[in-house]
Amino acid sequence: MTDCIFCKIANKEIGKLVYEDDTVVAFDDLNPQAPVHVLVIPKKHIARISDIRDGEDANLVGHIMVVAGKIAAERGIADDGYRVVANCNEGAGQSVWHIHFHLLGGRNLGWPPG
Ligand code: DGP
Repeated sequence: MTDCIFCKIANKEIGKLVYEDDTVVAFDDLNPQAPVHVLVIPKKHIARISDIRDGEDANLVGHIMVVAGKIAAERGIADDGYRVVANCNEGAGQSVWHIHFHLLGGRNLGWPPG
């Protein structure tokens, strides 16, 4: 999508990637909520979590979890603990309409989240 900010980041038109493979990219969040706050996204434009379909999309999301785990290990937060979270729709705090998984760590993370 030409007007999607995360498609532009995935296409390397703007921003800086910290990870890339054939289907997924990751980059540091503009407004970090923890010492490590990385967004892991598919290159494919999917607007919201509820638009994920079984099959190819489901495989993609599984792969995103593997990538998040690798980045957590690289950033040194895997042993202490980290969180991967995705907000779906305005009521849950979604503000960018291209699915993204927040990888958060490097501090104690409270539960339940706000
Ligand atoms: P959410 O509220 O769950 O939709 O999260 C959107 C996140 O995206 C938020 O933490 C800020 C981040 N963000 C928004 N625009 C940009 C951008 O242009 N660059 C980067 N690196 N992060 C962005």
